[in-house]
Amino acid sequence: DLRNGLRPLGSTPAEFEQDLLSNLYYRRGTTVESASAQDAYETLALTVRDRLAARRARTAAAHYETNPRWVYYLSAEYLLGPQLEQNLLYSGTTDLAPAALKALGFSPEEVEALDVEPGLGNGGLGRLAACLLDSLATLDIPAVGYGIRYDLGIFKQDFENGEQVEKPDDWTFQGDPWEFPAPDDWQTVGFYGYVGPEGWVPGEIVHGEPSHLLVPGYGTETVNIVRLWRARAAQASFDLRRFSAGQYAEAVQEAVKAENISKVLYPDDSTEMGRELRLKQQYFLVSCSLRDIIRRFRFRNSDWSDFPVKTVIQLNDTHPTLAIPELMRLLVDEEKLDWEQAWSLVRQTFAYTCHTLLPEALETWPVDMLGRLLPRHLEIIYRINAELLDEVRATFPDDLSRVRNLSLIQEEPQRRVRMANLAVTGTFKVNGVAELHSQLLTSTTFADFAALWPDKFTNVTNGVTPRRFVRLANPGLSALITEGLGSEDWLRDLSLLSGLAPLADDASFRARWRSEKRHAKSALGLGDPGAMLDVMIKRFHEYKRQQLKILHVITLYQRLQSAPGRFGVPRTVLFGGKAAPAYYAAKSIIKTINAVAAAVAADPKSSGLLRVVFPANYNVTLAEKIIPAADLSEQISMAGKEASGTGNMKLALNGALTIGTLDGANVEIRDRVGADNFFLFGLDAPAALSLRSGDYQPRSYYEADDELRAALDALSNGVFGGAGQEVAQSLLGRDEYLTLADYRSYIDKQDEVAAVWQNQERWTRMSILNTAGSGFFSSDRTVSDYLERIWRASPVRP
Ligand code: DL6
Repeated sequence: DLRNGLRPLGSTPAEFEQDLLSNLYYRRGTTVESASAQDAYETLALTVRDRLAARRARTAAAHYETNPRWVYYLSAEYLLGPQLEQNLLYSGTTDLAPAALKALGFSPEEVEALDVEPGLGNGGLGRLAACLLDSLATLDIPAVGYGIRYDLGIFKQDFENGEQVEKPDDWTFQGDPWEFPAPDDWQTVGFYGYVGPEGWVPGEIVHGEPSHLLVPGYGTETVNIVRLWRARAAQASFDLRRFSAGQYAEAVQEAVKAENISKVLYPDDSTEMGRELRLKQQYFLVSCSLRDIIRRFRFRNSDWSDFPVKTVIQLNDTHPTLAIPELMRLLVDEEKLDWEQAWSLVRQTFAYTCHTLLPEALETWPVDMLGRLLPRHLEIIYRINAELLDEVRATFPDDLSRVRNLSLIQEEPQRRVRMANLAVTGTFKVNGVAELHSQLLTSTTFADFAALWPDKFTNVTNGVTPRRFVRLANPGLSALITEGLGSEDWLRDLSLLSGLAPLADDASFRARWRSEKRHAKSALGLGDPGAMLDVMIKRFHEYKRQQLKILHVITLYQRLQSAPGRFGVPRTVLFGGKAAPAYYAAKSIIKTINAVAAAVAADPKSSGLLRVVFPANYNVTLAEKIIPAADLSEQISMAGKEASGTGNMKLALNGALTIGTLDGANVEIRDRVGADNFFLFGLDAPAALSLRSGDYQPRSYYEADDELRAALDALSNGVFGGAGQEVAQSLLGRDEYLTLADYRSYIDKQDEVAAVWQNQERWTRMSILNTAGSGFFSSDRTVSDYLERIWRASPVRP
């Protein structure tokens, strides 16, 4: 019995030190005298991991006994963030570790700095996946996350002459001490080939080799896992004959081709990436994961009709949608179920989360490409489509336009498979990620599907884990919150933050709150902690409108030259984020920001008043440093474009005030923190839509507004270089995201922000009320909503 049979690991400082030492000798194979900082780091990681592994064993035993309903999360991306600090906290060794390191003569700071975050995601979608796993474990839900173990994660961003350059992120260069390889559980994946009388005969075979990372729950024994697949060549692929003949490259070319599947994370965000290798990645993830899920199901079950009773599989966006035809293939071709029964099981098993409103982000794949790579799957998709369209014609007779819109196949200009339509058709629930987003999905993107299957659609507003984004990122504020609330219970029940609201009226509490902000700002090392820290941290995309923020900065800069009385208050404006390498317009915005930052820095008039900083390579590690220090949170997307946003939640939880449009989850943040504590500006979604679909003339705004004209002229005249000219040209040309239409409202609201900042007591009060009102945005609440509306799984406590 695993629950009783494990030797407990030590919990005193002496025992922890002893474990560290023995791991250094026996597992790392070195001695204190000769150990490097890297040796110490890896050994510490093993010592901490052992404590979680013991809990993992107890969790697995409890799961085996219970034979529970499982939640499987399929996601092409996980932005897990640094593991060491998290695992120290969750294993209760935060204090033991530095003491033990010091006792053995190591510098804890030097050792802890060696922890590398696995950057296996692009942005919000990948980070959301990581927050949900954290909350699933914290709520004791039997769950496994499935993903791809990319050799190279999201690229490292650097700036050369202000331009983004991308460098490979070889995150496992030194190995990854958190990872458990599980080579015995490898799977076989086929590609290409043909469908003959005997079924699909693949033309290429690749192996998927899994490893897993531990996903501990906070304040509970549960430790779940995230299982990541790595592509390996089938054994026969090394060509010894060629190698012996000196043809070294040719000898390994088959192996290289196979292993390329998990070589690199595609660095695009919200735009479709039409590459066969990416489609291969998606199928690789889905095929390995489904076989693993079935293997796990068979441990304790034998009857296929129990499969949807014991299993729910959440598709994180459309990237894993091939799971639908793949499960059909496994059930019909391999398990010999009849089509109707298989289709009924499939449709009771999967659910789909949509994360976008951008039409160009709805994935489609050329029919030719999909048919070549996965010929049997294309047949299955055609049959699903035929049955779907029969149902559409029966429900809406003589409505050709609905048939065209709902079809899984787009006909013009090229025949392509619409993955979102397949995802809606093959699942029992579809959710958006914020109230407004879910409404817009059923009224626009999926309106025809919502008319066909109204009960299929629901909303689950995103959330973030307060453990990582408050407790770990902001220990000072966390301690103050705990003191204010009288306990640490808020870390497992974030709604308790509402208890802070009365303290907003307590002057001494406000002073301490302010002092925590200042500490966080000093720790970030941005000079004057008295200046407002105004942050815009997120992926670069035109719909998010970093270009609007840069227009504001230019306006402030120009006021310093010509109307200092209108300048406002000292500000440090901080940008952070990456642009997709092939997204030229976003890269122009990055270059422009760096040029404006340099011009501002070079001008003595700015000194002490205005500063623009843009640290390179924004990632989870950096987010955890910036968010606690932020005073103002920029959430300024064109309304109707941002599905939710989660940075907005992290910032509000840490006491930043939001300036934002009525977009995504901003709407719900404003409702909860109070309209008086939120700086709202700009067109709402219906107004933006109607302006966009009418005769929008960006030039008319340029002509009517002196400050806007001056800012755009500076860009157009090359004051900030050629990239700035391109940005201006795009804004004065089509201005796809209505930046000029919202400029005046934004600038005026920023002036109001500055006026409120001058009253620090008022600002602090608003800041406390933002934290107090943000308890809803815990990913624990998000998971509870998924459980109630979609997953219907119950906790199992080890
Ligand atoms: O749901 C998580 C996150 C949202 O908060 C963002 O608003 C949304 O842009 C993001 N979507 C993506 C890529 N989308 N697609 N497809 O990261 O999801």
